[in-house]
Amino acid sequence: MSPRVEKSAPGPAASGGSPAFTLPALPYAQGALEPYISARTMGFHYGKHHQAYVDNLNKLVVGTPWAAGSSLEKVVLESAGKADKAAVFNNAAQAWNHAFFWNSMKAGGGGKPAGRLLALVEKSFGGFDEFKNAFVTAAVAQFGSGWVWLVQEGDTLKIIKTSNADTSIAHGQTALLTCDVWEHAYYLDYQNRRKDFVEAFLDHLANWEFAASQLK
Ligand code: MN3
Repeated sequence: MSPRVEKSAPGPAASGGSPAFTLPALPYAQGALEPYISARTMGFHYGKHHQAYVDNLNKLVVGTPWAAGSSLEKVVLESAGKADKAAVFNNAAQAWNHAFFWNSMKAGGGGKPAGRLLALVEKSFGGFDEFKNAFVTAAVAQFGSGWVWLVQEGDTLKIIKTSNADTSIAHGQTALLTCDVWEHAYYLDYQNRRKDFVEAFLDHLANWEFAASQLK
């Protein structure tokens, strides 16, 4: 039984108009990724956490040039590394990261990529199994909250991890695939077993067609 997720009303940011940013629709039903991610986890993660980042961002951009319909990516890039814009960056980056994470998964995903992406994975990591081991190791090694990413830099793929809201796009890298390793992403389903969650992500959920579509 999945909990009913109530959409929050647009925050005070709206001030008569539409909010600058809206929660994008999930690309699948909330229970679609079961049994690897429960509808209950999705209800909280998408319906509460992701929604809250969008709502907070809408409040923070009131009275700034970003209120007039900037892309999320533009807000992330323009607020990155600015101490007085840390709250904007954190909420914009988390809104971007979560939308990218939902797209990084699909029901019946996992397995291996194909074509050019597989060739780049093999060239960059020495093989697909080596890539998987490195991805899981990075995810487990991320201390506290954060994200693990497969990114492209020129003709090389890399695995990076970022802390808290930090995002690969703020580092000039092309994101291909990401896994959220904040505890809220897996605790209801896996408790402290982050490794099991990340292995399930790679084996059963990773959307390699989406990742391939991001290649430059
Ligand atoms: Mn999250």
